[in-house]
Amino acid sequence: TNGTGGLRVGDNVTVDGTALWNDILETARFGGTPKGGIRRLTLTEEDRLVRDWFIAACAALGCTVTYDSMGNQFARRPGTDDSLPPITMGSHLDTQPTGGKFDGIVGVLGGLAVLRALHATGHETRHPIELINWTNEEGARFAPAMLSSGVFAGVFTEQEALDKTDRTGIRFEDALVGIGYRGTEPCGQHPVAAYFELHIEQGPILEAENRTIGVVTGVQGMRWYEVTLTGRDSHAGSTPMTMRADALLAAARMIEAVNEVALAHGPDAVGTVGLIENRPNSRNVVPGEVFFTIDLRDPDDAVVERMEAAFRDRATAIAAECGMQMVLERVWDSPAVHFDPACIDAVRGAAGSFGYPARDIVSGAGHDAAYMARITPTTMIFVPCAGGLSHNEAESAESADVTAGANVLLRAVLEADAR
Ligand code: HGY
Ligand code: MN
Ligand code: MN
Ligand code: MN
Repeated sequence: TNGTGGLRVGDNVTVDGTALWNDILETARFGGTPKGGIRRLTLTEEDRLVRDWFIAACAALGCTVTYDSMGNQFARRPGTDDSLPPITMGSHLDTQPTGGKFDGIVGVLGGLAVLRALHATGHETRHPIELINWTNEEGARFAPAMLSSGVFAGVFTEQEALDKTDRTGIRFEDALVGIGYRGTEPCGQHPVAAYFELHIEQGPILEAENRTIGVVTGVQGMRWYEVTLTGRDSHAGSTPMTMRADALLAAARMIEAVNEVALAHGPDAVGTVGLIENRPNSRNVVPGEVFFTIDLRDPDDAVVERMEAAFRDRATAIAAECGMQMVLERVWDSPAVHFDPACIDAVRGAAGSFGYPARDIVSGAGHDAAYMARITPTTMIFVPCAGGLSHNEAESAESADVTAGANVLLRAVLEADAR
C-alpha cells in the first residue's frame, strides 16, 4: 500500500463486475420495452424512478447525493483532503425513445461500481470523488443534446435551457419541476478537478478489431438544423400536378440531398434526417407544411462547414423548384473536441496495467465529456457493443467488457488522484 493505508495506483483493486451487471439489468426495468430496450426520455416518470434508484444506490455506499438547478445529480465520496475539487466520473441515464440498456447507463453504473470498489476496500483518495448523472444528454426530447452539461460548462445559459420546449410544447423547467428534480444549487458553480466518462463505442471498430478498450482522444464536430417548408394544402384529387406546392415532395428531395452531401464529403462525414412532421398528414391532402431536422457530423469542423454550405445551396434550389417558403436554421453547433493528454495517458496506462487490448479512437457520438473538456481535464473510455449498434433496442454489450471498462475507469481515477 502507499503508506496511508490506501492502495497504490495499479494495485489489484478491481470492480465487482457481477454487481455492475445486476445494476444494468435492474435499472433496465425503468422504461423497459417488450423488445428488451429502454424508453426513458428525460424528465419523465421513468427518468424520475431511475434517479430515485441512483440516490439510494449511492447513499448505500456512503455517498451524499445532491442535484443542481438543471437536475444534474452528484454522488460525492469524501476525500482525505475535502478542500480539493472532486475528480468526477459520469454519463447519463436518459435514453432515446427506442434506446438500449447501455448507452449512457454503462458510464453511470460503471462509476457506481468504482464507488462500490472504493467503499469495499476502504481505499482513501485525496480528492473527493463524484459520480454525475447529467440531465438530457440525448437531446431526444429537448434539443440540443448534452443540454445540462452544456449549462454546467457555460455553453448555454440556464434560462435558455429551462425555456426549451419538447415537440408537444412542454417547457424543460416545468418537466424538471414535475419530476421533483429542480435543485437549488446553481448549475455550473461546482468546481471539478477532472472528468472521466465510460461509454459504449456505439460504433463497430473495437469489436471488429477485438479490442476491449477504446482510448478516446476526442469527439467529432456536430451541427443540428431545423427546416420548415411551407407550400400549400390542396386537394389530392382535383389539384393538377402542375399547380401543387407539395411540401412533402420538397422535403423528400432535401432528405436525399442530405444523404448525397454527406457521401460527397466522405469518408468520415455523416448526415441524418431523424425527425419529420408532415402537416396536415391526411391521405387526401397535398401536404402544405413539413418540419424536419438535420444532423451533420465529421471529425473535421471545416468539413461540417462545407457540408452545411453545400446543403444550403441544394435546399435553396429545391425550394425554388417546388414553390416553397423555406426556413433553414442551425440550432446547435458542437465543434470537434480534443481531450486532455494526461487523462488520455491515464486511460492508456490503466488499460495497459490490466493487459486489455486497446486502441485510440475518436467518438462518432456526442457525449457530456465534449462539454466538460472545456472546463476541466477530461477524457473517455470506450468498450465495444455488439455490431456497433446503438440507439436501437437491440443494443448489447458483454459483461466482461463492461467490467473491463469500469476497471480502467477506476484505475484512471486513482491515477488522477495520485497526480
Ligand atoms: O447524438 C449523440 O451523439 C448522442 O447520443 N446524444
Ligand atoms: Mn450516450
Ligand atoms: Mn445516445
Ligand atoms: Mn451521447
